[in-house]
Amino acid sequence: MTFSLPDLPYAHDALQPYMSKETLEYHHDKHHLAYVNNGNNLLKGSEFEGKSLEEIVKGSFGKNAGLFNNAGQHYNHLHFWKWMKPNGGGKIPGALEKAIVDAFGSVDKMKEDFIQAGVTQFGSGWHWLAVQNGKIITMKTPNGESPLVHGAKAILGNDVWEHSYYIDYRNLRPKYCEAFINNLVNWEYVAEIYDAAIKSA
Ligand code: MN3
Repeated sequence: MTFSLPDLPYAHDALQPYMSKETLEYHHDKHHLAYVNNGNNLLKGSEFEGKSLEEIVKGSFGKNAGLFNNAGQHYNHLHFWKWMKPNGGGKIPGALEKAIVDAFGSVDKMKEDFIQAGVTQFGSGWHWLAVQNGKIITMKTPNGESPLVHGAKAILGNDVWEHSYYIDYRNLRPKYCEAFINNLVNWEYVAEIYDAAIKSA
């Protein structure tokens, strides 16, 4: 396969005021595009040519850092755009909400733990809700890593590289993480991935 940049599933200004048009112009149109182009160049002639994206991410982890960084970031961003929507962060679909309450005690506690994971990820990286052994957990990973290379299945992830929030929030990463979980998340998409993860477990 070769990597290609997907269109955003909404207009560049659709997530305002929580994520600006300017942030999405840089983040999607320039940063994600760079991962796609660099990934394609590094894939050429490598042992991973012709493999699926998930196979490339898992196979290159710990073996081919240049390819992994770009393929991993491409994989993470493909989902990241879909994990957000205009007027996001509303009601969580019933079965997912129940699983969250089972795992964390309450939706508020899940949000608190998720935000804490993002705030405490030192340097660039991501924070996650993931399914591991049938249970929803929070995780944080550096750079282009994801639950996929740590034995879990991501159902929600937020990008805490500075390119994701510095235009809108400057140094206030906690404010950005709060806005993401409260006002941007597309919970219907999270529920879709959660249902598939539970069924395939
Ligand atoms: Mn990014």
